[in-house]
Amino acid sequence: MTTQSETLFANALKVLPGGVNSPVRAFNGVGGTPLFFTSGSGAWLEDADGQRYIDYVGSWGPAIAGHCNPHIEAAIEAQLRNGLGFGAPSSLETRLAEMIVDLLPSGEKVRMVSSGTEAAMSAIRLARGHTGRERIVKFEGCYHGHADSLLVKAGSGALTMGVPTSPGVPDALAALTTTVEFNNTEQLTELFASLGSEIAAVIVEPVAGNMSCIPPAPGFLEAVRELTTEHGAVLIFDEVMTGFRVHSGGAQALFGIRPDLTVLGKIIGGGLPVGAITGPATIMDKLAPQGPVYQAGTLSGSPLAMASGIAALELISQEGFHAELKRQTELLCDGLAIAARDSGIPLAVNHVCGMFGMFFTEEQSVTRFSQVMACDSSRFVKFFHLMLAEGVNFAPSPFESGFVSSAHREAEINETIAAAARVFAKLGAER
Ligand code: HOZ
Repeated sequence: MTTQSETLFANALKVLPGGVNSPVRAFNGVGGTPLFFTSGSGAWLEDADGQRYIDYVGSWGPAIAGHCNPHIEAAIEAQLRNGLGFGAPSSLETRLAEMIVDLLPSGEKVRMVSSGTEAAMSAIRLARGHTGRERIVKFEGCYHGHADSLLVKAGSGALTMGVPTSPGVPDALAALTTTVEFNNTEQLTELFASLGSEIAAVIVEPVAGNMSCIPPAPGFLEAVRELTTEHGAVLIFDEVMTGFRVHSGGAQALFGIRPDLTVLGKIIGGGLPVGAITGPATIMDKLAPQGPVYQAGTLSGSPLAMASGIAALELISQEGFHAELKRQTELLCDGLAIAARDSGIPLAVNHVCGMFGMFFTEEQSVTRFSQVMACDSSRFVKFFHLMLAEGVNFAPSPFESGFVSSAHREAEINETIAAAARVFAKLGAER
């Protein structure tokens, strides 16, 4: 029998390339037909066939307070009646910027944009304009959106689709992007020793979240900070995922490292499309109209998205928010690890507060890109589909982080672990 999702996907394929508007949704990494979801509530999603799922995708990160959070909904509804946008400043932009600056240790001035990709792309231009240098450094398997300079040895969908460096990225531009292994301080030190005076910026996800979830090794972020300072390069933290998810002050507060620029997205829009760049006035004031580095956007600072983002940051600022998020994530990850072990399935699990990653590997700990690539992807595919059949929605790729929200309570976590135990038992019996 054809499911509603299959019918909807067949229709989508006629008018959308690959049937989707963002590649990771297409199930290319796991096979089968993507589910079409019709509604979400708290930790749950419902698909077009009326099946319910405990959701660990969370709209790829923004839904930190669950789906249809009443506080965020009320803020959007209130703004909806006042207008969607005026192409002019609104005090909501200032308010959200003030909240970001108050929360993030390195925040001083903020430029709102409409997506994480736009924020990262603009931060690179700003760093190049600020330093007068052209070379940028990124880490293999890290993903900073799909701007040309950053789509080089990238993670996330680029990795899932097998095009970490995409056709269409001019060679001349790719040649200006140097990649280094994440968590490899020696490689970065050597690079700075040879090319240090050319490097405009180093961009890094402080917790890599686009090759599953890899926390920084002890001393790694410290070394990145020291090298960039020593050589006059701009250190850009891509906190699109980690910003307000791993700590109320982002990864920079959690690890005590202050970047020069921070790129934000996801949670700061509360579920609506928002991105932002923040940093000290000495750099940020180089942006037009204050400075010469051009950057602009019709819908930048959209009042609706600002209202939604303000409400989201109000929620994550509540006392104990992250402690509880961490507790639930630990409960989930410990439960998954135990369930796998009980069925003889080798599994490593990484987690940092509200984000996590699972690795089907014999290795005890996964800290490097090469280890991620060596994991058993066929086992992940089986696990993914069996979990979906059990009513648990994980990201359809082994290269994505999982996200827990404040709406995930013990009931959902325990149900997930019980489902995983059944799935691991099946996988164990197959061997
Ligand atoms: N950064 C997200 C995935 N890791 C974006 C989702 C997408 O590419 O659609």
